[in-house]
Amino acid sequence: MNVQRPVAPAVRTTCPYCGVGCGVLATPDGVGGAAIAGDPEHPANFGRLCSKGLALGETLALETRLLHPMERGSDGDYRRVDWDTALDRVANGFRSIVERHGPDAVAFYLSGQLLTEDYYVANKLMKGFIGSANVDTNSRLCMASSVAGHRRAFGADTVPCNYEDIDEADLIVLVGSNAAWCHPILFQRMVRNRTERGAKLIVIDPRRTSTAEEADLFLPVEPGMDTVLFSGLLVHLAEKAVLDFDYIGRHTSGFEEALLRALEIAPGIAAVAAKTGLAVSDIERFYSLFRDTRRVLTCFSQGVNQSAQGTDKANAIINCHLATGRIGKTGAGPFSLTGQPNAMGGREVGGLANQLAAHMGFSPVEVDRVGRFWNARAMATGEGLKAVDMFDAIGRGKIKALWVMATNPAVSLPRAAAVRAATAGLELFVISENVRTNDTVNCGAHFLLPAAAWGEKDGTVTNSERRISRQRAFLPAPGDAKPDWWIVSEVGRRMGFADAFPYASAADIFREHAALSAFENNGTRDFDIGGLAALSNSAFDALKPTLWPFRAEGAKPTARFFSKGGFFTANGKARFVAPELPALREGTSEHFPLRLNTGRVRDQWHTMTRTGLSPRLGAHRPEPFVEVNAADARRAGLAEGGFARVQTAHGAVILRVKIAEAQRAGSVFVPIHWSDVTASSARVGDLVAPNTDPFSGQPESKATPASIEPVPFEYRAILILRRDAVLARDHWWSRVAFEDGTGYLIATNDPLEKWRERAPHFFEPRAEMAEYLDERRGVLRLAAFLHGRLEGCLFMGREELTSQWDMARSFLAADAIDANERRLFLSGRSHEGMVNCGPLVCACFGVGMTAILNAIESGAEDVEAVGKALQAGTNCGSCRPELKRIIAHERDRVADPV
Ligand SMILES: Nc1nc2c(c(=O)[nH]1)N[C@H]1C(S)=C(S)[C@@H](COP(=O)(O)OP(=O)(O)OC[C@H]3O[C@@H](n4cnc5c(=O)[nH]c(N)nc54)[C@H](O)[C@@H]3O)O[C@H]1N2
Ligand SMILES: Nc1nc2c(c(=O)[nH]1)N[C@H]1C(S)=C(S)[C@@H](COP(=O)(O)OP(=O)(O)OC[C@H]3O[C@@H](n4cnc5c(=O)[nH]c(N)nc54)[C@H](O)[C@@H]3O)O[C@H]1N2
Ligand code: SF4
Ligand SMILES: [Mo]
Repeated sequence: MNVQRPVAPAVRTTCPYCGVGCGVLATPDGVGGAAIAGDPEHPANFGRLCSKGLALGETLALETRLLHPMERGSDGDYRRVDWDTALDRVANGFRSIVERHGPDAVAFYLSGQLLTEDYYVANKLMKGFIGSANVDTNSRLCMASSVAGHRRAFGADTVPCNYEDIDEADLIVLVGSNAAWCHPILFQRMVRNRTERGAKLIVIDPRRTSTAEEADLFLPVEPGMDTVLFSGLLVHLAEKAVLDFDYIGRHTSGFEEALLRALEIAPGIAAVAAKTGLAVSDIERFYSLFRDTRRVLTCFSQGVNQSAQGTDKANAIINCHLATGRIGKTGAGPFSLTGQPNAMGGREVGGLANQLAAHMGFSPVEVDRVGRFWNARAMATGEGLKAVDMFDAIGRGKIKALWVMATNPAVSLPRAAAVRAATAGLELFVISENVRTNDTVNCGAHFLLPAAAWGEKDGTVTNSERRISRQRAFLPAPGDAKPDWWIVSEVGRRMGFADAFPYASAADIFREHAALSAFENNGTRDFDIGGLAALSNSAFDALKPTLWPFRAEGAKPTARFFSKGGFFTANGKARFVAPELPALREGTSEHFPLRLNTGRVRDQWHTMTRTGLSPRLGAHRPEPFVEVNAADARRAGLAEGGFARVQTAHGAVILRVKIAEAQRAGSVFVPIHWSDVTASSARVGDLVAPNTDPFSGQPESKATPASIEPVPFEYRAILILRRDAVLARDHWWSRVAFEDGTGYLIATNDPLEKWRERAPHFFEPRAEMAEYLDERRGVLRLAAFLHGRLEGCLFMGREELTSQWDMARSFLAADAIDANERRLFLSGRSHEGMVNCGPLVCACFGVGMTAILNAIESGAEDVEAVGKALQAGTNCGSCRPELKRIIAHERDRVADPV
């Protein structure tokens, strides 16, 4: 009988991925899933979502979840324990280590993916009650240089701009930001501004990214040389007398020193061209556009932050805005785009080891103030260890207890292999996670604590423009999973601080956080949400997306900061900063002649614990790759589609080779997403040098000296399974999620016979095996059938077999396969009549390359026409640059046939 389930109403919540902070409408389907749509009322996205947001419904399944507290026994095996046991043992463990070795022997490593309430209690426990400031977060790898740049220039970590500036600017300069892929909905707003208002777009990035494809001017800067470019700009603005002397005089200090330094770094356009590798005419065009446009917005991201001189880069940018008074005005300002959904919230609560709480630091006055507010037992009185130093201290045995929450440092920290090794020496290692398996969990923590995931937890996040939005639960927490704030509070209570952690809900914590922000503030601190400190539970539930500051009594809302000065320094003036001479920390060498640039792809999120579950998202880039310039490839003897070992002083990975024009010579690009869970050898964090910025402690994740060499594999294979299997790492493989199972792309040197022996172990033992050796093509096809369905198959040969991937995948989805279909399947002919959809281009509508090429052949001449024919590119727009490229490529091919 078909039981009609009542359809629950849509719940308004916020996307758990990037810092754009899009509003989501989630409608639970009553069986553990939910339909996902953009929230038309949310001011970040007005109803739109990118491919990742749209696929959120595909990431809600429970197969990979950690559902119960687990304790590792002395035999190394994990046993399920109840919450009371787990919490008591974790609390006792921390207390005993603090008693024996002092508070600095313990540490928390947190994440911009925690909610503000989770973050607040973890920070409070460590900095107010355990008495150490050893709380750091993955924001150290992400936003720390922007934070430090803001604090040097403004006296506080203030983002002056908001998203309306993106719609209102006449010139948008993107520095080290691949926003088309990483902030797609904001990028769409930029592109709309360009189309509708004629705004100009400039992209500064060593790589010709999808973002660069849309730019009016692309500046392929030499890695690390942004400060030269912006110092040159400051000099240019001074020479052309477009400085705002009134603003400089009234609201800033240090201008002369900064200008003198800029002159040393960039004495003229020729010097800028020499150091940045850019054409003089391009530099002049950039400078004159900046000079002549009042409404100029400079958006920056990891190409700026992830640098050993990232703070200087941020300040070199800010200097140009201060000097022209273009800050805090409509459409004008330096705008650091945050990465994670709650990177900004983490900064508000003081998640970084060098901040205390509510944008306060460690001055005695501030320590005293926060201590009184918290009624603290043991206030930390100085900064704690920043991420890279924290893991060094763990490696040296100085830190003996570590609690990791909502981050995967065994993948994402520099020198990740050393990070994994370091954790082996911990006396107490606790992880709060959503998933049962990731590379950090697999290091063997003593306790695994099941955290409620997106869709199950309640609280707030703050996006790039300082807008606080609610995440609301729309699913019950599965198994024993609990909100992170609850887990931390329980441990706090059991450590003897029950009165300080009395919270019954996220609302309780939010009110306290809001009250602290206003405590003895009186306008001295930018972060003030005192107006939200008395929200009732129901008002918290109903809270609309709210920009901060949101002060208590009737103060006028501040949409932007600093248009009329009012900086948070002692004298109220902004500081110009004179940057150091720019240089990457390590030179290349004969052994390591290339630069390893690392970053993101469009459809994956970080270490893929969630996006990796989505079949749709896995289709865009199904395997880990290295992008190489043609000249470098030739020199190293690499072929397109072959394999290469990328190596640095710290480690090596083996990746598929993509030869790309977009990639500059001398540098290779590797995505950060793959780990030991999703690939045989692709964890790029192992290769990254731990060189950090002196002010922010942020590592230079985009410039490690590296080498590349071909790795030959004789055979290619595809393995498709209804039930997953474990593959040895002496073959190359990449794991891809399917609707009905898992797929592996494989390269191997083991001959066919070996795989034939191995094959039955991959499949359900009762399955019936069938085999076909296509001798002409040298392709072996093995398939396992059970109950008339395909259980799995292994195709193997000397050629690429990816063309048969879609066919095998569709057979896995089929309910019944008759004898004739089986025969065709095994002979490899069944796909001849099938359309092979080719690599996925538009993830929102699932449109592959084949359909796009057909549409172009049938006359679609531009992106709009392809969109009309196939819908491709008409939702989030992040595939539009790729569509453009495909159309141009086809046009050239037809015009100039080989
Ligand atoms: N699809 C997707 N989106 C994401 C994420 C994700 O995992 N996947 N993660 C989110 C997070 S946490 C973050 S922090 C953001 C990051 O967003 P972005 O910063 O836009 O992303 P990245 O790819 O890390 O790096 C941006 C660019 O910096 C360039 N770059 C490297 N060196 C230099 C340099 O010296 N100068 C300049 N000017 N550029 C340089 C790289 O070539 C790269 O194209 O994305 C967020 N959005
Ligand atoms: N080489 C190189 N390294 C980099 C970067 C780079 O560009 N290049 N980028 C850096 C940047 S900007 C960032 S932000 C980091 C990101 O790196 P990570 O933070 O290490 O990556 P994630 O995969 O997002 O890890 C989040 C983990 O938390 C879990 N999780 C998700 N939600 C929750 C929750 O609510 N509660 C709990 N307890 N767990 C949860 C997920 O399952 C996942 O295992 O990587 C950094 N590392
Ligand atoms: S742009 Fe995409 S990933 Fe970022 S918040 Fe919006 S929907 Fe989520
Ligand atoms: Mo990030």
